[in-house]
Parts: sequence; C-alpha cells; structure tokens
Amino acid sequence: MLFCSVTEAPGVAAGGPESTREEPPSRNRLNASREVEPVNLPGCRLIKGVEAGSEDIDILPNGLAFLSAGLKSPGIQCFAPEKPGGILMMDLNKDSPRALELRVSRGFDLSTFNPHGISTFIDKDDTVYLFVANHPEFKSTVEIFQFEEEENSLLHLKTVRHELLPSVNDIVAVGPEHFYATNSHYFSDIFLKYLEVYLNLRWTNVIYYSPEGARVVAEGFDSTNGINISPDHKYIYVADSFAHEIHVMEKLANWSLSPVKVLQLDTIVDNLSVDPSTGDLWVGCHPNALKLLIYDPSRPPASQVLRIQNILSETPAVSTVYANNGSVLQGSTVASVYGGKLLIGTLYHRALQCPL
Ligand SMILES: [Ca+2]
Ligand SMILES: [Ca+2]
Repeated sequence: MLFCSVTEAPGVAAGGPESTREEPPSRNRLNASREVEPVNLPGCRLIKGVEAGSEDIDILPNGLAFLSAGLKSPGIQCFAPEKPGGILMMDLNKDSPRALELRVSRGFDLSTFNPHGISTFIDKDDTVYLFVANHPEFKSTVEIFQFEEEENSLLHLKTVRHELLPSVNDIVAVGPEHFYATNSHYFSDIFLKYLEVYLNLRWTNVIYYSPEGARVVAEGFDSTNGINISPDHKYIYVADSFAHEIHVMEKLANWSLSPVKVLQLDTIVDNLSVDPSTGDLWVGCHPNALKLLIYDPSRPPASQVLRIQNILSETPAVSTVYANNGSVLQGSTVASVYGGKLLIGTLYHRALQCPL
C-alpha cells in the first residue's frame, strides 16, 4: 500500500516568532526562516495533466520531455495518495502540450511504481533508454526502460538493486546499463534516515554502477540529490541539498570522480538540468525546506529556479529566473529548458511551463 501524508499540519512549522530566536544548525540547513523574493516570468501556465508532483524532468534532443510523477515519501504531503506514480511525456514542439502518461510493458509492477529522479541515455544505434530511481514500498531500485516512441510506451528491461544503492535520489545514465547515482541518505531505514539528517553525519555519497559492479566514487556529503553531466561528458555535477552546494567533479577514464570545485549557494538545491547548447545549469531549489517537509496549506512551500552560467569559470553567474511564494507553484524540484521553453516540476504539487 502507498503511504504518504494527506492531512494538514497547521502551526507545526512556526512555534513562535522565528526571527527572534537563534536557529539550531538543523534549521539553518533547512533555511527554516527564509522567505523568497518573487521573480515573475510572463506567460507561464500550469501544465495540464500534472496534479500530484513531477519531481524530475529530462528532455530528449528532439523535444520530447519525460516527467516523473506522483512521488510518495513517508510523512511528505501528497495530493493523490491512492494513485501510483508514472512517467508522463510532453512534446515541446507543440504549442500547448499536455502531459500524457506513457504505457509500461506488462510484467512491470505499476501498482507500487514510485518514480523519483530520472535520466535518459541515447545509444549509438539511437535506442533511447530511460533510467528511473524507484521506491516501490519505499525501498530503492533503479529501473531501466527502453522508450518506444511509435507506441508511446516504455519497455521494462531491468531492475537494479544493490546494497550500495539504499536511498537513490537521482541518476545520470552514461551507458545502456551504466549510471552514476546519488544516495540522499546513508541508511534505508526511515528512522535512521531522520537521525542521520538530524545529526548531520555527512555520510551520503555518489555511486558508479555498471553490470560489472558498483562502487563509491564520491562521499562525505550532507545530502546528495540531483546529478547531471556536462555536454562534453567531462564533468559530473552533484547537488548537496542541505549543504546548499553544487559540486563539480571531473569524470576520469576509469569512471572515478575527481573534485574540481564547489559552488556555494544560499538555497537548498534539488535537481540539476544542463542546457545541451550552452552548458548552463538549471536548478530547482527550495528556499525554505521546512515548509516543504511540514506541509501547511496556509503557508505553502515556495519555488525557486536558478540558472548558473559558466560554472567552470572563476566567477560563475548565478541568477534567479523564477521565484514564487507557493501561491502558484509549491516546492520546485527541477527546471529544464528546450527551444526557449522552461519546464518547472515540483515534489508533490503541479508543474509550470514558461516562455523564456
Ligand atoms: Ca535527473
Ligand atoms: Ca531530487
């Protein structure tokens, strides 16, 4: 059975005037008191067909966008508790595309499908693979599908389970069965997950997986989240959410990662998208994660999209492209661009399409 929080939790986030008290470290990491300055983008509209989250978005070079929908996590708000998650698709070449759910081949258990981070890989023979971090019954797997465009469907090829993949948040595919994955927690047990965040153990990591095996390629993070790759495939970008950081690492010939630099931000970073034409990073962010984690509809979580240009330079340019206090869009996790269009997805709310 799928379980998530559908009840309101009024007042739990506040507990008095927050600005007058000194924040304990765990609240600082969650940006507990922070409000967001609105930044509007004219012409945005909510995407039809997304009502209960689209945690991650990945867009193919031909403008077909995959959206992972309906993520459920213990204790986190959800607006469609009985509906399993799914993979939606939008054709961004159309004027006002809907998001339609892709069929999945028989034999794959859709009743417990709980998709989280996603990544696409196009092989030399043009086969398109979709990798999905999945949490069936709150466990952690990576599902590999083949996208069949003619049939608008996904053919399930493989389920990857591994002791080094206890809590996968996002993946970036680098081969037909090869990927880097972030574990947002060291533990898989829900109580121990809370404890490790509270204690700030910094035990989370990045794993490289291939059919030959899996190994840790980077570790010592507070809470790894989004992961992506530069257009020239030389660098891997990793978001460390609660540390408010983006790590740039060089991908070595043996698939190990070598630290290059760390970009410090003042917000909680979730998924990272890369514009293939410019190399810019587009980042879904949470200005105040406490509002995201403890849902109060009268004080909904905000949304924020950052664009980072020239991340490898001495002075990367960081700009806020969109920010909203939750009146339109709550809890943005991802922002992806294609052909002058920006898609913004959320943890459990709706999704937005904006012209750039
Ligand atoms: Ca992703
Ligand atoms: Ca994420």
